[in-house]
Amino acid sequence: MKVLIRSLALCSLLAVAGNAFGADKVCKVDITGNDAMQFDKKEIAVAADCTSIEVTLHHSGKLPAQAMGHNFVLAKTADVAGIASDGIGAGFAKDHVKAGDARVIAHTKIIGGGQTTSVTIPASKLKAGEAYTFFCSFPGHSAIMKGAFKFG
Ligand SMILES: [Cu+2]
Repeated sequence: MKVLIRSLALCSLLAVAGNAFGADKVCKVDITGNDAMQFDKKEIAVAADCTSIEVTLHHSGKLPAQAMGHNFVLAKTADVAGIASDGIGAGFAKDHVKAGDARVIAHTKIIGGGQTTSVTIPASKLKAGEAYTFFCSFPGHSAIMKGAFKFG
């Protein structure tokens, strides 16, 4: 019990030290999808002292969004299959994300070749050490287009 209390105290101390001036630390992440249904990253690691994470998604291909669209969806790893499955039914106009899906931490719209989009994720929505996965919810893409998202 004593050890637990001590490590909790240390954690909060580190959290304060990590943002000693109360300043916002916006961390930027870039990721690119292509016409071969691939992301250029298998893993994204973000430091725990980021107050928000700005993810910019690029599509380096030429195919239109309806044929080879990509988005960036962030969720707990355990929720990915369910979100992807419900996303198929949600349809293209809804970016293949079910409206109001509370399991989705953040997502971008779907883009096609040559386009760019972004989303900002407040760090308050993330917990250090939790297993997160980023993926594309375009039907059929999440099996390949996914990777680990590490916070902390
Ligand atoms: Cu995709």
